[in-house]
Parts: sequence; C-alpha cells; structure tokens
Amino acid sequence: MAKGRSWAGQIDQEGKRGEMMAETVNSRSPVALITGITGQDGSYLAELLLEKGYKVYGLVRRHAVPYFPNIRHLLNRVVLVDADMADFSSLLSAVKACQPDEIYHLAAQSYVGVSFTQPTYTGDITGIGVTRLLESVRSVWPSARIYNASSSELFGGCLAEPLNEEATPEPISPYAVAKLYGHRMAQVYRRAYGMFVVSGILFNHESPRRGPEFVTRKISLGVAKIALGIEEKIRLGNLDAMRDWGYAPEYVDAMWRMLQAKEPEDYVIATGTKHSVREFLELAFEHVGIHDYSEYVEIDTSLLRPSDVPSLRGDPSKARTKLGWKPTMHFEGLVRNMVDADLKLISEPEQMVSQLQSR
Ligand code: NAP
Ligand code: G4F
Repeated sequence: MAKGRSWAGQIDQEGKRGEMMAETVNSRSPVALITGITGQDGSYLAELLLEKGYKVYGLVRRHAVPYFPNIRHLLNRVVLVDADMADFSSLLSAVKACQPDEIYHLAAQSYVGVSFTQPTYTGDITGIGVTRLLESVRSVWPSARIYNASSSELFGGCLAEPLNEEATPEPISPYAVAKLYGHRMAQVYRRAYGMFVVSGILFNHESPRRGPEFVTRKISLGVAKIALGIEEKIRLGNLDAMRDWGYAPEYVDAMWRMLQAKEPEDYVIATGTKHSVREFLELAFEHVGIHDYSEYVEIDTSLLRPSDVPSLRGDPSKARTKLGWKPTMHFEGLVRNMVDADLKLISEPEQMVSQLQSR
C-alpha cells in the first residue's frame, strides 16, 4: 500500500469530488478506520464510506455479550478490529494492521450526565484516549488523515450565540473538559508534527440510532411506548434546556468532507436553529395524537445535572462556505422520524430480538 495517498482538494457542493477520484485516480479502494463504529455516528459513517467505495475497518472493544444493533446489517461488509481507547498497545496494533488513509475517531464515553458520576473514567476515555490514538498514528502510520469528534459542549458556559469556531471554550462538565483536552491535543499534533488532524465541533445530532439515554431518543421511545399502551409515563429532568438539534446522517457527511479538504481545519457543524426539550416533547406527543402531554410526563429531580448547559446554537457558515455542507432535515421532521422509527421498532419485537448477534 502506498503511503500518503490523499484525496486532498476542494470539493463541490454535492461532495462529488471524492467519489470521482475514487473511480478515476485510485487504483484501489481507500481505507478508513472508524473508532466508535457501533455508536450512532459510527454506523451512519460506515454506511456512507461503504457507499463511496472505501474498505472500512471498525474498532470495537470487548463485550461480554456482543450486541451491535446499529451495525448488524453491516457485519459482513466491515472488518471489526479489537481495541479499547483505554489501551495504547491495542490501538497501536489496530492502526498498524489497518494502515488507514483516513481515521474517524468517534469513540468516547459520550454521555454528559454520566461524566459527573464517572469523571476520571470520562477523562481517560474521552480525553486521554485522543492522545493514545494520535500517538499510535504518529508512531506507525503518520500519513493517515484523522477526524477527531469534538463537541459543542466545549461552549457550554458561553452566553453569546450563535457559536462559531472562534468562540472561546467554556466547558462546564467533566465530559466537556475531556473533549476540550482532546480538541487541543488534535491541534497540537497538527502544529507540532504537521499531521492532518481536524476536529469537528458538532452540535447535537440525533436519529433512530441514538442511544436510549439521550433525551431525544428517551422521548421518542417513551412516546411510542405510551401510544402503544406499554408504558404510562416518561421521567425527565430539565425541560427548559435548548439545543441545536440536527440529523446524524447529514453530520457524518460533514466529517467526510473535512478529511477531503485541502488544509486541516476545525469546523462547527450545526443547523443554526435551537429548540427546547419541552418543544421536542410537545411535538413528539402531538405526532401520536396526544395534545396535552402533562399527564404522561413526570419531572425526576435525580435527572437534573450538577451543572447543565442551558442553551447551544451553532453557526455553520464556515462549513457551508468551505465544505459545501448544509443541513436539510428540519426539527419537526427529525421528531417525527424518530417517533415513527420507535413505533415501528416496538410494534415488531422480533426485530429487537434479532439484533442480538455474535460476530
Ligand atoms: P455513541 O453512540 O455514544 O457512540 C460511542 C462509541 O464509542 C460506541 O461505539 C462505543 O462502543 C465507543 N466506545 C466507548 N468507550 C470505548 C472504549 N473504551 N473503547 C473503544 N470504544 C469505545 O456516540 P455518538 O453519538 O455516535 O457520537 C460519536 C462521537 O461524537 C462521540 O465522541 C461523541 O462524544 C461525539 N459527539 C456526539 C454528538 C452527538 O450529538 N451525537 C455531538 C458532539 C460530539 P460500545 O458500543 O462498545 O459502547
Ligand atoms: O440528550 P442529552 O443527554 O445531550 P447533551 O447533554 O446535550 O449531550 C449530547 O450532545 C453533546 C453536543 O452538544 C455531545 F457532545 C454529547 O456527546 C451528547 O451527544 O441532554 C440534552 C439536554 C440536557 O440539558 C439535559 O439536562 O436535555 C436535558 N434533559 C432533560 N431531561 C435530559 C433529560 N437529558 C437526558 N439525557 N435525559 C433526561 O431525562
């Protein structure tokens, strides 16, 4: 395999350039390694890269019961590699074995709430994990282009909106501090070693593959269960929090575009609009014909965070101008899409059972 293969260059509005290059210039498929392939973003990204003709490796940690619902439909099309973000030697071996052109680093303890109860674990996996990966790549395969999953949580304490790449980070959770550390280390490896490392500062993005503890999926699942008479209530915390919610499949396309750009730069990816948890809740219930949700929702104070980000809204202008990226899914469509998917999932329980797969 030739070292330093690259698709560098400007891409057009439709992102066609990479596809064309794959067909006409590269004699063999580009190779991608995805950490966090079993998660929401990893699964959509794997689909996107397979469509574009990549050979896709996915890094997975050991599970007592391997259960990969998000990628079960891809298991015969991707190669899974065992490694853990806590373990440097396994990451080194993975990078050496795959020799990827592009690495998408998505693995993390990604739940903000848990970062308050597991702050050192979150620092280790979500923060130091980035350095373990960067150092592995620098040691054995430095030509790889690396995407690092940064986060709008960096700006949790910022009051001015919309937030762009120039905003000064003000993290207010252990998760956000860990992400800021990873974000800064990515910049250090870019500057110090000339590596092609970019961070995507992604605002919240959701889908039917979102983990069930995150508020949007918790609501879509809860509403579907209530509509089908399986449950009576949803327990929630802060309904006033506002987020800039986009659609995950569109956000993984932005990740890919960042790695096709000429220069490694960091980008904000967001819709530029925001809504409250309460609005999400109202729309989700409306969608199943319930016009007053109050009897179905209980506020559980144990779900309130020690410090909660009140509001986030991003400015994706740079990504639009330089990457030709723009979101198309609107908030109402996202809510309906998630509720419909969960109504279907719960109505067809055999689907859930068949998701228990061994590798
Ligand atoms: P997710 O669904 O929670 O997926 C996290 C992935 O990380 C899973 O594949 C998980 O594997 C893996 N992982 C966790 N700990 C690991 C470890 N010790 N070693 C190896 N793999 C490990 O997250 P997501 O929503 O797809 O987000 C992807 C990335 O973007 C994350 O870094 C997240 O923090 C960041 N981010 C997400 C959003 C968002 O709104 N979704 C916004 C900004 C940034 P298991 O299946 O084994 O648990
Ligand atoms: O859905 P959430 O848990 O997402 P949060 O905290 O915004 O984090 C997500 O987005 C970040 C990007 O901004 C990512 F970096 C991160 O990895 C993750 O993907 O909570 C959203 C809001 C919070 O204010 C929370 O307090 O919803 C509020 N909320 C209210 N009740 C709840 C609940 N959140 C959860 N998870 N569960 C509730 O019952």
